[in-house]
Amino acid sequence: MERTLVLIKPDAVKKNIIGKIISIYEEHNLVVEKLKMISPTRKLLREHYEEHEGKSFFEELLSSLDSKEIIVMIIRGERAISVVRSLNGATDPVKAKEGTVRNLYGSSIRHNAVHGSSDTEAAEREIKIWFAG
Ligand code: IDP
Ligand code: MG
Repeated sequence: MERTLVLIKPDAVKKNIIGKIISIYEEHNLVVEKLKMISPTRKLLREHYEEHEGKSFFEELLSSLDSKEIIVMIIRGERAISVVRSLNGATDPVKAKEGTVRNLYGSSIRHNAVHGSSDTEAAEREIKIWFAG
């Protein structure tokens, strides 16, 4: 059994489709273990996305999430990390396979509806960041 950290980003929250996105995970044998809606600080986002610090899109990525309502979840299940990544689809919604969350609900490479941890180490790190204490 594995745990992964999923964010439903502001673009998807605004579209009123958080239920549809969560259903996709639930329909694939994944379980929502924890869930909250918060408006994250830039400091928290900077920590979450630290691997991208210095990249051209970094500050705008933070701005697209900074102080906006998002859903933060721990999703649990068999191979949850890779199953969520494949259900989410490619980073760029144009390249995401049909039926994936980003294909269905993403608007652009930046506003791509969801985040899912990339591997075990990232999942552990991100779960600590978002669900500290
Ligand atoms: P991932 O979310 O599929 O793991 P990453 O490469 O880790 O993709 O990028 C993190 C986030 O940064 C993406 O989900 C997307 O919102 C944003 N992003 C990635 N590449 C670009 C880009 O070229 N332009 C604008 N935003 C980007
Ligand atoms: Mg990533």
